Amino acid sequence: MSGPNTSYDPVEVAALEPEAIEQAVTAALAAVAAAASLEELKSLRGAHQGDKSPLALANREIGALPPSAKAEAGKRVGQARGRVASAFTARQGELEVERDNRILVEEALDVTVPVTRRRSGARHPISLVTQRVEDIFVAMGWEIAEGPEVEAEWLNFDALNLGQDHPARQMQDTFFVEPEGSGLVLRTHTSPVQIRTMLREDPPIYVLCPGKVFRTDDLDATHTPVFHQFEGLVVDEGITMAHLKGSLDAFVSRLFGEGIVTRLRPSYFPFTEPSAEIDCQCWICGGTNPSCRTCGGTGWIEVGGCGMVNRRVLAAAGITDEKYTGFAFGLGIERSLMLRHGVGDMHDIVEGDVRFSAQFGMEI
Ligand code: FA5
Repeated sequence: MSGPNTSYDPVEVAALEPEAIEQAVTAALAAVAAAASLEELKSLRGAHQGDKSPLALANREIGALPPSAKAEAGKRVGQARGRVASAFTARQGELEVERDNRILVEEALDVTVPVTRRRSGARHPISLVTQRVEDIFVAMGWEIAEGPEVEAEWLNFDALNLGQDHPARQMQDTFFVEPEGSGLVLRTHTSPVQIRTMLREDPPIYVLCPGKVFRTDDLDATHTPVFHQFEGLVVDEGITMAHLKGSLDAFVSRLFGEGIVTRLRPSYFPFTEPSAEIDCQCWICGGTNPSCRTCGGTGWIEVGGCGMVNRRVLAAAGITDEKYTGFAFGLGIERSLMLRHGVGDMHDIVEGDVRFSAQFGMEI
């Protein structure tokens, strides 16, 4: 910057000459107009607006002018800087609009383009019902017990009071495991898990045993050769049919709906005495609709079997103390599912078509 001066004319300072200032402005405006991108525009700022730009240097010269010359020189430089600043602002605005329009075109998404969508899966309704049943009993303080699907004949039949020549042994058509005399079967019900549990644990026993079972039944609308059951077993001091009834009522009201109860009908199972069929109150009509398709107008639906554990079964499993009594029940899961959801044909449950499972989603 020049030293203090009281006499010279501002036009004599080269940087403040109108031509020099006009030249700086013209150069700046041309460069700004030619800037093709925001980055390019930014890189021009130093040369035309920065501390070392011609107009900034001219501005600095004003401080050394005599007071009489300052106003006029200040106005000239100020206007010039203003024009350059406006040009930068205007060009910046134009370039921003151009950039935004370009992004809208380049990054546009056609939401109508067909896609190959991978369908999300759904858990099979049998798994969902089983889990729901387990949750209900676990909430009542029971434990879950499991056993093998290839089972010892003795546990599947003999220990359950179905002797070699017991006529009831014919009630269940059995898959025997080769070679003949292996003593192994595909379990025909979940009741052998009762025996396994009693052999393993001392009373009190409160267990639920869900699992897959096998019978030589043909696949039809209400039967399948591979199906699922859940077995309940309680052995404790002073257990009576009233405890059995109360447990079943608590269970069905949670699975089928508040207020639904069970009815026990006399029946026969070799492993329970007395034995009963479990009927569940119709959760669709409650017995009020004579033409109800779910219960056939009777108001009751058969869901399984139950009874007080036969003392011979307790003894076979090593429980001989007479202070202990117990109850057991067994229900079919496929049939429960058919009843609960009005599934008309067993084929839908076993064929594994995802369109069937998907209707149930993650929750039943
Ligand atoms: C039994 O299997 C006894 N173990 C149940 C039991 C346990 C009684 C404890 C007493 C004490 P049952 O053979 O009735 O009983 O079979 C029970 C349920 O399995 C039936 O109510 C039915 O829902 C279901 N079930 C039987 N056979 C089939 C089949 N082929 N396909 C689908 N479900 C079946």
